[in-house]
Amino acid sequence: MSTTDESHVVVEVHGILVTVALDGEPVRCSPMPGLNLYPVVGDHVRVRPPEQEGDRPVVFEVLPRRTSLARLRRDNTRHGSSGATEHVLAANIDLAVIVAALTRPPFHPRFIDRYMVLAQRGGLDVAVALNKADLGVEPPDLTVYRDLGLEIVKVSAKTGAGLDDLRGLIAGKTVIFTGHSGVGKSSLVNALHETAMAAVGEVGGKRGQGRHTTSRTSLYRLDETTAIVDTPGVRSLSMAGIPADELGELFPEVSERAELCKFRNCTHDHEPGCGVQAAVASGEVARVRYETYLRLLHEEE
Ligand SMILES: Nc1nc2c(ncn2[C@@H]2O[C@H](COP(=O)(O)OP(=O)(O)OP(=O)(O)O)[C@@H](O)[C@H]2O)c(=O)[nH]1
Ligand SMILES: [Mg+2]
Ligand SMILES: [Zn+2]
Repeated sequence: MSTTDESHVVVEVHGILVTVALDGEPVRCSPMPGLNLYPVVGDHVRVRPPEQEGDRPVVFEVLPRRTSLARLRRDNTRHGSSGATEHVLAANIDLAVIVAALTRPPFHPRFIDRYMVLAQRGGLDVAVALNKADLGVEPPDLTVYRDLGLEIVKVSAKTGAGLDDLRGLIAGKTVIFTGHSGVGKSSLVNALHETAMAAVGEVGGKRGQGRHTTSRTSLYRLDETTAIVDTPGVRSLSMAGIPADELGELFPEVSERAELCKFRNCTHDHEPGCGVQAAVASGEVARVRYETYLRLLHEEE
């Protein structure tokens, strides 16, 4: 540990201990009681040496987060039973790469919508990596997402096809790989990183589901400026409790048209004179995206 002024990156969290990269070496540290924020993977922290020999180094400060990726739960304890509690998954991530398999497990484009909302809310960019290109399945039509500015790369962790495109996409950034279990997130980490040995699991059963092999979020450093955070497969994305006005802001094509609405507090659901509903009717806004918007507007859990 060079000096206590320097900041270091959290690479894993283990219950009450956090693993911090100190001069490139992973070291388990104890967060100081009463720390300003509980550290998560990607956090930049300050660490001081243990007070007594044999103790662990102490994390005594978590630096302000540039971005934060959080899941949301409806918070019924708040007045009016609206609002959400955040569970922060990772900090200081530049780009969320949604990893999907072309098949095995099956592809669910609606997952992209939901993740985009969480990513945008936390200040992250979003891209899509379609993995298992070697299985010879036609990629789904993702024009809607391309039109929204998302980069989409087709890759195979198995054959290495497309990996250079993925490398180009993530170079110089801290990225997080997210997606359902079994899509190949850890396999891609291993394919991109010379010495990573992220555990890789089987995909089985009739529906070709993954088996939740990765159980912990971990940061892998590729080079000086590039790092990948591998995450456990997502079962479902709870994200209820985003207030209607904020939700509209998180769908770029909705917020763009909201100023045309007759009512300033329009939720774009049933209101007359709604610019968003008109744009859906004319095909300017993709109906699939609008349907996800409505589902999230009414999400209860
Ligand atoms: N054919 C093919 N199989 C792949 C590819 N990438 C990964 N797999 C296989 O898919 C299975 C799941 O891969 P993992 O890397 O463990 O998937 P994961 O997304 O990390 O899964 P969780 O950790 O459970 O979230 C393994 O059997 C891999 O060998 C690919 O590009 N092509
Ligand atoms: Mg994994
Ligand atoms: Zn409206």
